[in-house]
Amino acid sequence: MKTHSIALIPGDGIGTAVTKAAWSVLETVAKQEGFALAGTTFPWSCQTYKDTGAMMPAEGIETLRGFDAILLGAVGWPAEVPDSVSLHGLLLPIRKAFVQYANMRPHRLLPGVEGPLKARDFDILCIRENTEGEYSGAGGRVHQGTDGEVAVETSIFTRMGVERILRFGFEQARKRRGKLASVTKSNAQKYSMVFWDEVTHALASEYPDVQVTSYHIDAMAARMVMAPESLDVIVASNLFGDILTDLGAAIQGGLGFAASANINPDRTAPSMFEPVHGSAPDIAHLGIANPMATIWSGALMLEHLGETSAAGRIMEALATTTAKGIGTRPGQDKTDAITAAVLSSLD
Ligand code: GGG
Repeated sequence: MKTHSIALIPGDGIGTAVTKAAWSVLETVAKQEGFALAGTTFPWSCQTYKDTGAMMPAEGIETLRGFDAILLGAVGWPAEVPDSVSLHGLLLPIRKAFVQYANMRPHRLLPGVEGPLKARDFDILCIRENTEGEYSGAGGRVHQGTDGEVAVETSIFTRMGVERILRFGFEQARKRRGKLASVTKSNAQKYSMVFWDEVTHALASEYPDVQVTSYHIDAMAARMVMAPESLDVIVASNLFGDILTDLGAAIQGGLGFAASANINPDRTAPSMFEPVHGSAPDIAHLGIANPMATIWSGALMLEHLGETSAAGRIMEALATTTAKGIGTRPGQDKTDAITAAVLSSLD
């Protein structure tokens, strides 16, 4: 029997509950479809940071490298560990070390989910550059705490990084409805974003079958609200993609539905799958976190691992569940009840 080895990092807050829920769905569908998942849990979290001074052990990346994929819940416990520390100590090092340069985030409404918009018929795939740009971590602070304090943070855009994410976007558009929206702010950011636009333009001639349009981030934010049906694949930088995908989550009914896949397209290292949402400390002990974003992320993981039928069945089970009105409104149903409903829809 084929076995996929999965590293599970539940993380903080609601991360533990949604990962447990998704894992039960993944294990069930694996049994039904005749393959196995071997899960190993790593309790790396803000508690690890408090205990050891680091979010993961020094050998953490090398430990993860041996797995076929990683399923992550959520990271962050800002009351005790600054978000800038937890994010730069776990999530971002994994994305960068494993060259997971394409962060794919699908935005569409599941049946029965009432988004805030009149528009219902949208199906957007947002692709966020995931290893450089505004999240490069290049910068510093001097004269801290004085009137002369200076903080500098430099965005880094390399030709290799920009070209490969745009190529990935063009390829995805080709597999879908053939439309690519490239997002920048090149009127204001006249070096990096003009460069991004130039690379977009240069690559467009290699993909004559893809209709490519460049948008400014502000115009794209408005379009996602006013005319989301007009969009197919969006490609954006690390920060812009992060912001636009919270907007995407909002129009698809909330962060409880927003899934993501951090993909290493060359498969030289494991890819990582995680809900877009964070650890939600405010609801962490209430048992009401919606596990659907993590379950959907699990489906993306199975698809990446070649288990297409199992991935499709999970998406059908999610749709059957929401069509019954289960899990469709924040806080309405308990995590366990939503998970049970998805599991029974798999039968
Ligand atoms: N589910 C992953 C998670 O905890 N995300 C929280 C977060 O703040 N992520 C920042 C990012 O994706 O850049």
